[in-house]
Amino acid sequence: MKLLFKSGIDRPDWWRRELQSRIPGLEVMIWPEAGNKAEIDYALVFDMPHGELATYPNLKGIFSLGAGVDYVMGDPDFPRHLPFSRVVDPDLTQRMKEYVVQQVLNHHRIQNIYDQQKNQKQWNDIFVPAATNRKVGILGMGELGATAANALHALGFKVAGWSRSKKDIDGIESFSGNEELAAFLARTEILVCLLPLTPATTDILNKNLFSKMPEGASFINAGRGLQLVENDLLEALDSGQISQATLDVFRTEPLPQDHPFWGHPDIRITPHNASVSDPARVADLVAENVRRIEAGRPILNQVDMDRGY
Ligand code: NDP
Ligand code: OXD
Repeated sequence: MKLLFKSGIDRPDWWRRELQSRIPGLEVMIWPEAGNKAEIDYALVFDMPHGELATYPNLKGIFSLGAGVDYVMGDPDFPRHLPFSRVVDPDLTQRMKEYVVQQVLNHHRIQNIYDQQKNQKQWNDIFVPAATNRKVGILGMGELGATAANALHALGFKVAGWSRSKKDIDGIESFSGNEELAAFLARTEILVCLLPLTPATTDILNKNLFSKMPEGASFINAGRGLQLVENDLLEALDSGQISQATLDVFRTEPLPQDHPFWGHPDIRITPHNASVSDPARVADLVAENVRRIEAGRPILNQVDMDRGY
């Protein structure tokens, strides 16, 4: 059995080891080395040049290396008829929860200002309210968003979530659909984006959205870079409409050396690692889904091709 592997980051040997220890006799081909394309049974990929996956005539299933599937689903020739799974994993969810809590606390406790004060050797104490008086809003209340929302609620924050469908989660206010987006934004002081990238969420983080939040609100993006209109964020920071931002994902990754975000004092940057897939956990999932496909059974974490996430 042969599996084609393409990662967004460079750890192919680690991935090969984890996969081969779970799937006896598996040969792992590291893209672009694929050998005879007709012999490839499965693909485990984070992204792929458009058109490429359609050139493997005997694929039986495709597995996304991440929770997000936009990097492959944007391909107009994506083989939509095949089983296609994404990562849903407690370990990935836990690490995203840690990231969101860490960044929300940084925003809540205005760490950006203290970092700037430190650079100028300034000792100014600025009053911040307790978390119980701070309103956080999460865009996207799926696996990751709902878990982060619960963790923030447990810390005392007033938390609301926005999703396509209404949620019933203890202590978390639920807003849904475009009709309720403005009301959600109007009450949100710290906004966290954990939306999947789809046509409906592309460029959603723009000047119009920022203008509906309270003046001085702040913003964290761990969804996808193409959801943010970057110049609109710079303008909102300049005008004070947005006071600080933490960004993990960017329109171009790695973020280009000459990008204005690097030098901005109120933008914190992490290199798309809010929660990275753990090869061991993903290999467990892939092995289970290979067994299921070989037995003619439905796979775990099938992507909904119509919703696009
Ligand atoms: P899920 O599919 O579990 O959840 C997605 C959520 O977004 C759902 O609540 C869904 O609503 C909501 N949603 C989707 N489209 C819309 C829309 N048009 N309007 C309103 N709400 C919408 O995804 P995950 O929580 O597992 O992952 C979310 C994203 O996080 C990934 O797609 C990926 O882009 C990003 N990610 C980033 C990582 C990083 O390191 N930066 C790591 C992992 C993921 P509903 O519940 O009604 O369907
Ligand atoms: C993911 C990611 O989607 O790492 O899992 O961005």
